[in-house]
Amino acid sequence: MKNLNVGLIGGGFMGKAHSLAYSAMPMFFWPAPAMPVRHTIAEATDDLAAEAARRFGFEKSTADWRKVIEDPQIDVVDIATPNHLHAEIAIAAAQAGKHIICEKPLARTGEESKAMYDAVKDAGIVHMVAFNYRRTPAVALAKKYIEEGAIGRILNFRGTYLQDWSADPNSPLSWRFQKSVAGSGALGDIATHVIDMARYLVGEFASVNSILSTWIPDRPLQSGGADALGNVRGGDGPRGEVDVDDEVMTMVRFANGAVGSIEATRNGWGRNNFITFEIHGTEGSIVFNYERRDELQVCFANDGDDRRGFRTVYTGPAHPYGSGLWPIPALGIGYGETKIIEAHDFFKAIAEGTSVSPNFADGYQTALIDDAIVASAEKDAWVDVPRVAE
Ligand code: NAI
Ligand code: SOE
Repeated sequence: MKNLNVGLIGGGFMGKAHSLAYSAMPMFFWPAPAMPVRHTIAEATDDLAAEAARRFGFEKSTADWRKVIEDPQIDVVDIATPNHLHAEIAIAAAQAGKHIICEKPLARTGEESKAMYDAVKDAGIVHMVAFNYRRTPAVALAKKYIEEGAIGRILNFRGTYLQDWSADPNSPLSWRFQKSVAGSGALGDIATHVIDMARYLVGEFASVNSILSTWIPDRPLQSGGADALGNVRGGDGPRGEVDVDDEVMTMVRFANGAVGSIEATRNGWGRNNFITFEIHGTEGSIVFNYERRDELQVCFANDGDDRRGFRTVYTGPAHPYGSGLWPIPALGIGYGETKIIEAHDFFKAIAEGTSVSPNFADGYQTALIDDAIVASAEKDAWVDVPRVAE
C-alpha cells in the first residue's frame, strides 16, 4: 500500500472536509487503495497556513501555493480555494504531473474549464471534480435501480437545491457574491450539484430554458477572505454590489427524450441543504431528499394495485459503499462520509491507474450547461447545450 503525499490548497470549509476525509478514509475503507499523507497545506498568509497545518494535521505549511506545485514530493494537489484560483492552480499542477482533485464548480466559465480539461488530458494524470453529493449512498442506490431498469425509461427529473444562509440582506458580500471570484451565484455554487446528479442519473442535457434572479442587489462589505456562509452579519457600514444570481430556475430537455426542471436558491427561508430530486419512469418513481439522506423513497409500478405506494429504503451494508461505512442501516450517513467516499474513489483510481467520475470532462460539461443557462436567461429562450468532445 503506497503513501501518496497530498498538497491541499485552501484551509476553509472544504479544507476541513478534505482533511477529515484523508485522515478517515483508511479507517472506513480497509485495506485502503493508498495511504493519503497530509504533507503540505497552503493558505492565503503564513499565519493562516501555520494554523491550518496544526488544526488539520499537515506536516508543512506555506503561503505560496506554487511551492506545493513545485515540490517533487507532492503526488496529489487538492484545490479547495475560492473558484477564481481553480484554473491557474490546476493547470500548473497538471503541467507538474500531479494528480488533481478540484472543488466544484470546476471554474468560473466554460472557457476556463476547457483550458483545465485540456491541461489534464495532456498531462495524463488522474483528475476529479468534487461533486460529492452523487456519492451519498442513497443517490448511488438510485443510480443502481435506474441501471437495473427498476423504474423503466426515465420520463421526468425534478431537482432542487434550496438554502437560506444568504436570505438576510445583511449577510455579507463574501466571495460567493462576486462574479470576478465566483463566476456565478446560486448557479455555479449549488445548482451545479443538482446538474451533476441529473447527468449522473438521467443523462446529458440537450437544451435549457432558464430564469436567473438577483433578489438582494447589495450587501455589507466584509473583511477577510473566507466565507462564513451567513453565520456573521454585517452592520451599518459600506455595502457593495452583488453581481451574481441569487436564484436559478431552468427547464431541461435531456438528449434521451426525458424532460426536467431544476431550481436553486440561497434565499429560501427555512431551507438548509434541501437537495432533492424526484424521478418518474415508465415503471416507477424515486424520491431523494438530502436532509434525510439515509433514505431513498421508491415506488414500483409492478407492486400489486393494493400495495402500490412509496416505501423507504434505509441505506446500509447491502447498498453502494456499504462495506466501508457503518454496519447497520440508518446509523447515520453524514456530509463527511460523502467526502470520505470521494477520497477513496480518487485514491483508488490513482493506485490502479484508471480514471474516476466526475472528472474534469464532467466539470467542463457542467460549465457548458451553466453557460447555456446564462445565455438562455439573457435571451429568454431555449438554448442548446454543446457537448464536450471526447
Ligand atoms: P472558504 O471561504 O471557507 O475557504 C476558502 C479558503 O481559501 C479560505 O480559508 C481562504 O483564506 C483560502 N485562500 C484564499 N486565497 C488563497 C490562496 N491564494 N492560497 C491558499 N488559500 C487561499 O471556502 P469554501 O467553502 O471552503 O469553498 C472553497 C471551494 O470549495 C469553492 O470552490 C467552493 O465552491 C467549494 N465548495 C464545495 C462544497 C461541496 O459540497 N463540494 C462545499 C463548500 C464549498
Ligand atoms: C454554500 O452554498 C455551499 O457551501 C456550497 O458552496 C456547497 O457546494 C454546498 O454543498 C453547501 O453549500
